[in-house]
Amino acid sequence: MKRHTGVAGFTIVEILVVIAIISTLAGLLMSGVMIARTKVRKDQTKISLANIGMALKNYRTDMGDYPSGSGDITSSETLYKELTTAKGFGPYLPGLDSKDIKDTNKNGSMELVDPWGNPIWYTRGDNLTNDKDFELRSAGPDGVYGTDDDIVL
Ligand SMILES: [Ca+2]
Ligand SMILES: [Ca+2]
Repeated sequence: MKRHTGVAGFTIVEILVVIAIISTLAGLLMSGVMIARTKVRKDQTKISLANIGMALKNYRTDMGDYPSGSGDITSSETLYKELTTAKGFGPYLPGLDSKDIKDTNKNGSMELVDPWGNPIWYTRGDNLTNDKDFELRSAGPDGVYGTDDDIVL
């Protein structure tokens, strides 16, 4: 006997149910992947900030002071220039990947960027209200500076 509905013996309803189940599973998988990716990026950022922090301390040992910086995109450009140009025993931040630098404001000066592509802000101690020598700040997953998800050293 010949069936007139569906493909290979399945009814339309059965096929729709299967599609719904697959969509749900794919959605769960995707959100899992997104959460995992965000965690990896946060970890990468912490490592990057630690590396930049080390480079800054070495810079200060050689040059006598930290570079100027007041927590804006210009500070990120200064940071890149000071840490990657040969001076003293530097460059202090060698081996940067092309994904670590970007000219986000297209002014011809590169910035150090986080894994989300946003500039890492640098503030020297004299522009801070706490006792830190300097602060390095990634805007974090939301790309907005000064919110709870910022990653700060
Ligand atoms: Ca720039
Ligand atoms: Ca943020």
